[in-house]
Amino acid sequence: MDHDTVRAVDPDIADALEAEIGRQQDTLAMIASENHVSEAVMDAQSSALTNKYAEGYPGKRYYGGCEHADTVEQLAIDRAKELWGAEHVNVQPHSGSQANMAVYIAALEPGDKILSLSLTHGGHLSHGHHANFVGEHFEVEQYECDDDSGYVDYEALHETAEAFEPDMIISGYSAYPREVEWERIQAAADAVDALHMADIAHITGLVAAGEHENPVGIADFVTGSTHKTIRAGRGGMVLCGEEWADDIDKAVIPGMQGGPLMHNIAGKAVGFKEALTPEFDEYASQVVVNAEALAERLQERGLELVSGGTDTHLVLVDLRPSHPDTTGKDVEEALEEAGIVLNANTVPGETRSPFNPSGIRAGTPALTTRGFTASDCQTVADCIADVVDSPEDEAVLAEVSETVGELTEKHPLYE
Ligand code: DSN
Repeated sequence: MDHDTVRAVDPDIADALEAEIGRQQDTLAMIASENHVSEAVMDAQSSALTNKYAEGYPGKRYYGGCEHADTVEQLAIDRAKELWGAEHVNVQPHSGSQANMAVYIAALEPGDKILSLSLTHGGHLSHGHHANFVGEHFEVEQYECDDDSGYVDYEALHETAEAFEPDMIISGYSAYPREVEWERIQAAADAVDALHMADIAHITGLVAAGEHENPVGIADFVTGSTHKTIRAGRGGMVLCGEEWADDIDKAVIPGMQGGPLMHNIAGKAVGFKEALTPEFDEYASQVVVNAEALAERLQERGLELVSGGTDTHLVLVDLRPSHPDTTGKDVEEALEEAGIVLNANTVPGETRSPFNPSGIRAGTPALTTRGFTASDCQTVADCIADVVDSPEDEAVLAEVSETVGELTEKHPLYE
């Protein structure tokens, strides 16, 4: 993959783009929200549709010349309906956060009450953090995971819902290694007559492939991003029942966006087509197998995992019991030096600052895309454990870097 056309105009940017492909090829992308989309998805995203304004929806646009935009968007919608079994889909939100925003605009009034998982326990900024617009415009109460088990404390959530009487309960998380029990959250929502929004941003691909229970048909709204485990074009989407279709569509445009990013919607459509194949189901199953292998080996090496393991695409390591003087940032930085890119993360019962927390989060979606097996993931777990044990030992970092080089050579990207 070269960038010759960019290079002819702008060598500085061409250098950076080529260097980024090199970085992705030569390192292990273990940030749990990242993936490597196919060349077909990238081709669609860099198409002439970037030039087109198409405010409105297929068959009902404000501008002319939208016939091909209509074809693309309708295919993205139809494929998403098939993947997640939803009655209505809006594929225009520019991101997962904006998909959430569309739901708030459609279903809530400023000042309404939201009950969501705290960011420290695995929630997301757009679920009600005080620094986000959601925290500013709504009254937010947060539930937590049980500090000991690491699982969502569903009983406490139910009790908090009864005391707080929210208008909406949010489920679906960013740093949660276990299967979410949608029905239990729906029961809490039913008990207080609240709406339920399930944000499946991280697990879209696992849900589509049947590796995680689908909240469609349980929650009132299901939101997600389209570039994480589902591996399609970058952006967001909202899934809902017919009764909310008009409100959601109006919330997206004119409520909060203008022209949709039609080139990204083309990338969503292509990625969704790929996700409808049996190969994608095998991929999603392998993502979970690989995360389990990673989890088991990390535990064998003496590291403690939040919740004691994983059912999903990610593991969350709590460094405090095994390495009380090592922070997540120490490990993140040392691993990056050795070619493994993941992120420091807060853990339930966090005792440090979010900027230098006590945990690390590691995911297998991108490694699995490039063909990593469970055995490769055990090797990666050994690399991580070696660095956690000796983050400042240059000899260890050099050895891990060599192993990373062998793995990336064995599993090349974008050949
Ligand atoms: N930044 C994403 C993540 O890493 O979980 C969520 O938006």
